[in-house]
Amino acid sequence: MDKTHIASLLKSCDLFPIPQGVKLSYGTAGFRGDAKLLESTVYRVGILSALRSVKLGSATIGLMITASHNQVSDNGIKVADPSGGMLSQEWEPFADQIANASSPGELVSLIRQFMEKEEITIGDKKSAEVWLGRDTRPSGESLLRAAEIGVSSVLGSVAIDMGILTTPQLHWMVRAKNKGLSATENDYFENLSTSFRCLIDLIPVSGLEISKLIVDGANGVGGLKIGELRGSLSNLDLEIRNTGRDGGVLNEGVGADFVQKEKVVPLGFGSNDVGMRCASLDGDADRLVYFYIPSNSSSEKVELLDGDKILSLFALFIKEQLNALDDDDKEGKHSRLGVVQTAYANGASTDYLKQLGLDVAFAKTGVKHLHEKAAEYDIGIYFEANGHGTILFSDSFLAFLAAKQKDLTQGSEEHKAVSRLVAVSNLINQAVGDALSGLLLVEVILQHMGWSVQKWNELYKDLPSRQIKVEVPDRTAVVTTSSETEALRPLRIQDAINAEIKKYSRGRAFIRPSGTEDVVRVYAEASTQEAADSLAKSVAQLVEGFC
Ligand code: G16
Repeated sequence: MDKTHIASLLKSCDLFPIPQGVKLSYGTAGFRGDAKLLESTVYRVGILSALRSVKLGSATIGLMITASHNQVSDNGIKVADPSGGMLSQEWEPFADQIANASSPGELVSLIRQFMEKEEITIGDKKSAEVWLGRDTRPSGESLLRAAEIGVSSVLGSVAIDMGILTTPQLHWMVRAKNKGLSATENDYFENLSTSFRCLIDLIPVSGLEISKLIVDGANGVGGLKIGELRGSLSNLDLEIRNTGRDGGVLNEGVGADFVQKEKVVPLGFGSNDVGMRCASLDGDADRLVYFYIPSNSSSEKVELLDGDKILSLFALFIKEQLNALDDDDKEGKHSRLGVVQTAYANGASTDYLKQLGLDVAFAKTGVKHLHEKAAEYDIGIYFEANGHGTILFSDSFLAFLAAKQKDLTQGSEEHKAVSRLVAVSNLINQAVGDALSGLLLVEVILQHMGWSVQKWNELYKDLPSRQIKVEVPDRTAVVTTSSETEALRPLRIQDAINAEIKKYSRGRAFIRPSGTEDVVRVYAEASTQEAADSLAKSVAQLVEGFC
C-alpha cells in the first residue's frame, strides 16, 4: 500500500468511529447486533470483501446486510465467497481483528500485515468487485452506504448495489456471476419457475386438485419476493400474509424462527385456517418451516413440520429417483446420497433417516459447517431443524446425469427419474439454504406423492422437545465440544446437566452460546411434552446459576 492509499483509508475510517465497549465476533452467520452500533463494522467488512476479491483474482464477492431472524432493531453483515457459500472460515479471525481495531492506525496496520501474509497487492487497475444486498430493515440503507465506502476505499475496487434481496438471492447471483452465467434477479426468478415447471410436468399423475398454500412472509423480504415470483408459477395456489405492507413488524410474532421455536400460530393466522397447509419464511428468507393448525386444537399450538421433516421429504424423493436408475448406477460410485443434521435434529428424524438406509452425518450449528460436510457426497442434503438447508450435487454427478439424460430413451421411467434429479439440481439453491426454492421443491414433491401436509407429517412422530434462550452476563462463558452436545465450561455444569437428563425417559439436552444473539440456547427432548419442558427449564436454571 502506498502513502496515498494509506491516507485515503485513514480518512474514510475517520467517518466511522468504533463504538466504545463493544466486542464483536464473526459468529454463526457474520456480525450481528444493534444496528446503531454497526456502521464501523460494516465499513470494515466492506474493506475485507474488497481484499477477498483481489486475493481471488477479481472474483465477485457478495456482502449481505441482514440480521435475518433477529429483532428489527438489529442488523448484521455476512460475506458470500465466489462459490456463493459463506466466507472461508480462514478469514474469520481477520474479520474479528479489523472489526475490533480500536483506532484508524491499528486498522491500517492490521490490513497491511494481512495483505503481506496473504500476498495481496493492489494497483490502479480495477481489481475487485463486491455486490451488495440488503433486507427490508430500515437501518439497511445507511449501513449499505458504509459498506460501499469500505469497498471503495480499497484502490481499484468497485461496489455494486443490487438493492433489496433475500440473502439466498444474493448468494445465488454471486455464484452464477462467478460461473460466467447471467446473474440478475430476473434470472433467479426464471430459473426457479422453469425448473419448477419441469418437475410439475414430470409428475406421474396429472390433473390433481391443488390445495392452497398460505405463506407467512415474516413481514420481511421473503414475502415481497415470493409475491413477485407468484405470477410466473402455475400449479401453485398461493396466499401470502405478513408481507410487511400491512404494518406488521419484522419477525415479531411471525416468521420461521418464531413458529419453529414457539410452536404456536403466527400473527395473521387463526381458526379459519384449521387444517390448511401453511409455510413460514424467516426475516431474510433463508429458512423455511411448514405447519398446520390441528382441528382438535383449543389453543394456539400448531403441528410443526420443521427442517428435519423437509429434509426427510427431500431424502425420500431423491432416493426414489435414484432407485429408478439401473442397478449398476445405484450401487456405483455415483449415487452416494448422504444427509447432514445438527445436534438440534429431533431424535425421531435421525432414526427415520437411518431406517431409510441413509448415511447420516452431524455438523456444528451454522450452515457453513453443514454445507462443508454435505459437499463430501454426490448428493448431500443438509438441514438444520430451524429450516435452514439445501441439497448439493457434485459436479461429477451432474455430468453423469447429463450423459445419462442424452443416452436414455425419452419417456422411460429411468429417463424421467434422471430428468427429475437434473431439475431438482436447478431448482434448489446450491449456494445456500433458500426458503423460496425449498418451498417450491416441497410443493412439487407433495404433488408428486399426492400427499396432504398431514400425510407428510406422518412420516415419523417427533419426540417432544423444547428450546429456551437464557440471557446471561457473558455467553462466551459457555464453551462446548465440537459436536455441541457437551459443555466444557463452566466447569462441572455438564455433570449437573447429565444428572437432570437421567431423570427423564428418552431425555436429551444440551446448551450452546448463540452465534447470532446475546443468549445461551437450551435444547431438551424427552418422551412427553411436559417432561421436555421440565428438563429444558431445569437446564436453563443451571445455566443461570453457573454463568
Ligand atoms: C443463522 C445461521 C444458521 C444457524 C442460526 C443459528 O441463521 O445462518 O445456520 O442455524 O444462525 O443461530 P444461533 O447461533 O443464534 O443459534 P439466520 O437465519 O439467523 O441467518
